[in-house]
Formats: sequence, structure tokens, C-alpha cells
Amino acid sequence: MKTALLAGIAAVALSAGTALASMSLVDSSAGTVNAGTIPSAGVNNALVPIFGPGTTTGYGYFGSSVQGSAGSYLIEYFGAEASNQNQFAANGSVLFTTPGTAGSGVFGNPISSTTVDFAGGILDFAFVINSNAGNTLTNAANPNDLAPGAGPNFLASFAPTVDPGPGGGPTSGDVVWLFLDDGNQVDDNHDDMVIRITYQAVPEPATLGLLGAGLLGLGFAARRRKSA
Ligand SMILES: [Ca+2]
Ligand SMILES: [Ca+2]
Ligand SMILES: [Ca+2]
Repeated sequence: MKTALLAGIAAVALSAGTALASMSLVDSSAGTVNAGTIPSAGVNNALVPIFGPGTTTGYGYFGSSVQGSAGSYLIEYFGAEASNQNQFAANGSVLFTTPGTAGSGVFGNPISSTTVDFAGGILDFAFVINSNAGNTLTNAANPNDLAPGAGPNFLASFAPTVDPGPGGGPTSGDVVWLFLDDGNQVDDNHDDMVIRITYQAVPEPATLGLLGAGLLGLGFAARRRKSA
């Protein structure tokens, strides 16, 4: 009886996971979502500290915005190599600020993290370049790095270390990486702040009710055994 109940609860809990990808990339510059790469050697100081030795290339998309389902998201800050003190903000509030360290930068797995609720659609996040609110790169208006004079922009990727060959790699998923280029080329490209965003599936209210009923049933069963 107890085993059956537990199995039932496990099945309900599993079915609460999202079947469809929670996030996807949409074009935010003229043209289409643009497949692109970032080189490790001599340019990007983030790939090896985060993904391990031998990581020579990061794969993803330029000129795209991240759209997602309404819900709770885990936001993790993995570090930066930038002489600017860049910031990451969500829903208008600054969550993380880089130390302003060029050279090899400062990285962790992650350094810090927090959870936010996003409304559905284009996710409300932004990079504030060198803590200057007048120089804010929003998710909604992310220039294509491949365009001349693009300025601050980020590469977005659902599979940063997987060589997709021709065609570009996944444009949707539940975990997206953001690699900021703050436009200051003295400290190289796309490691000026690294952020990972993970959608956290929220159980439907109906499912929560079922879970509650199952737990209640367990409680009754335990009580009945005790009194017997
Ligand atoms: Ca830079
Ligand atoms: Ca840099
Ligand atoms: Ca660099």
C-alpha cells in the first residue's frame, strides 16, 4: 500500500516537469538569429575555467533575445574578465556586479546565484555596462556581434561546448548561457560577464493538490498501523 502510494507520488512529481523547452531564442537584430562562435585561445578567458581544459571554442548565437515561459528561474553568475565593473539585472534590480578584473579574470562554478520570477515572453534581464545605467544592454535589444560597430552584446547558447557543425545548434532548452562582450576590446570578447539561466519547473496547482492528497493518505496509513 505504502509502496504503491509512493510510486503514485513519484509519477505525479515526474509528470509535473515541462515536456516542452521553457526558453528559446528569437531574432533581436536585422535578419535571423545568427550562429556564431567565440574562441578560447587569447580571447575568451571564461571557457577553460568553467568548462575545463581543452575547451577551445564556445558555440551559440549572436543578435538574439531569450524568450521564456512565465515562472521561477535560477540565475547563476560564473565570473568575468573585464576591466569594467559590469552588472546583471533582472526585473530592474541588479543581482551581480563583476569585480573589474582584467588579466585572467575571476571565475567560479558558480560564484553566486539567486532565484527570480519572470513574466512570460522576452525575459526581463539586462547587462549594465560598467555600472552605468545609461549604457544598458537589454535582452530585448541585443545587437549582432558580427555587425560592424555592434557595441556591447551577448552570445546566447543552450550547448556552449557542443560543436553543432553547420546549422548552428539548439535554439531552445531549459538552461541558457550568456557570454557578455562589454564593447571594451582592451580586455577581449565575450567573457566580460558569464551568466547561466535555468528554468525551474513549477508544479501545476492541480498537481500540488494530488501530491497533498497522496501525502495525506500516507499519514492516515501510518496512523492506522500505529493504532493497530
Ligand atoms: Ca571587453
Ligand atoms: Ca574580457
Ligand atoms: Ca579575455
